[in-house]
Amino acid sequence: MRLILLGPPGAGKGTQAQRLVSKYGIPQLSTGDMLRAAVAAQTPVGQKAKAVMDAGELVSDAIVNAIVAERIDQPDCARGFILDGYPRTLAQADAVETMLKERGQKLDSVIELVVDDGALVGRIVRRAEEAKAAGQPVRKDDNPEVFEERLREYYKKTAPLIGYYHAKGMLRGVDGMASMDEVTAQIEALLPETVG
Ligand code: B4P
Repeated sequence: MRLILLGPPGAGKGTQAQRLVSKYGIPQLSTGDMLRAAVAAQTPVGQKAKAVMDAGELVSDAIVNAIVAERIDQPDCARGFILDGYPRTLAQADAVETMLKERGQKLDSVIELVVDDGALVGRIVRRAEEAKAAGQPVRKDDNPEVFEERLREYYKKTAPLIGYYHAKGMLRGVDGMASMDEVTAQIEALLPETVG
């Protein structure tokens, strides 16, 4: 099963992807996590990505496409994967289609988490507060000023993917305003019980 979770920043893509990993035993491919790991390890990709991410902008398509292409060739992706936060531009959507075609694979589903803008910023602020209270590092982009830019980038560059996948008949929407468990139930209702 090859699945895309689509939605604005803070919609709960990462949260839901982790739950699907537990259920299906296929990996979560979060480009945000991969980029943060590259920044922490100070790799050449991380050095390029750091300032862009801190500003709430999108990292270049070339960088992100390359890390995903490398990742999907890992053995744990053989039975499928959950793309969390990728694709985020039409160019990335084209790239993933080509990548999969070259490997004789295809996308099975695109699930959009629909959440009001007002709720998103509240979640991000809460995550920053919880991390601080737990003595964990706070993400540099988890503050209201940078969040505004993340949301602007989303509407400008990522929201067009909704129409793109809708036109292909692949898009399914779920109410991301519901509780985490309810969102999980809605997603699972759209997917098969197991993956082969
Ligand atoms: P990401 O790491 O993908 O960050 P995100 O969009 O904020 O995460 P997500 O939607 O997964 O929210 P989460 O579940 O954590 O990207 C960060 C940056 O990396 C980007 O700005 C960009 O610079 C770069 N990047 C990543 N991918 C890229 C790409 N493809 N191309 C270019 N650049 C890229 O949930 C957020 C909070 O809400 C959590 O605290 C959670 O507990 C809470 N929550 C979740 N579900 C909830 C619910 N139902 N009710 C209440 N709270 C909920």
